[in-house]
Amino acid sequence: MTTRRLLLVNGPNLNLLGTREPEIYGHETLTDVERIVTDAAAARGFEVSAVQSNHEGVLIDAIHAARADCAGIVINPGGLTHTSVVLRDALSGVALPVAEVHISDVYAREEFRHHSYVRDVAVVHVIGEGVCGYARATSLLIDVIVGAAEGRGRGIP
Ligand code: CA2
Repeated sequence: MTTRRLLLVNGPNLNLLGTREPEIYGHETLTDVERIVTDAAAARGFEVSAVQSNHEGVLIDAIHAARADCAGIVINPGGLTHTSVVLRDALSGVALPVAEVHISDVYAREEFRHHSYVRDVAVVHVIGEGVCGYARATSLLIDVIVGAAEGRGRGIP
């Protein structure tokens, strides 16, 4: 059976959740987000390791380390979504299923937020559903992980 652990990654400035711009990002804090994901995962028998950093290299090291003990990654890359080939390469390099989450509807905001370097390395996208979107992304990612494990059990590669 596949490992039953997910990595939750929150990128730069998401430690400020709940302190500023509630009209865009809501009132919940990063701690609330981590609880939402932990609860959604626990409902399906999965555990969560969480990392938030304002430093790209710290996020990349955590993504690389996930190869050892995680079955998938839930990530809100923050502003790195729109700038970081390096982050995209890390996600693509570890070859784990990825769920991309954005609290706000990036497509209804400034044009520079419309492009995501992560988009096509992710198998799940939940955008503009507030922090509750993290729960849906977690559940959809677990569907992908469990579906792949069942496929392998039936001899489907
Ligand atoms: O909507 C999202 O989740 C974003 O990933 C959030 C990023 C933004 O750059 C993306 O375009 C969309 C910004 C994260 C900063 O979060 C803050 C939260 C509270 C106060 C200030 C910033």
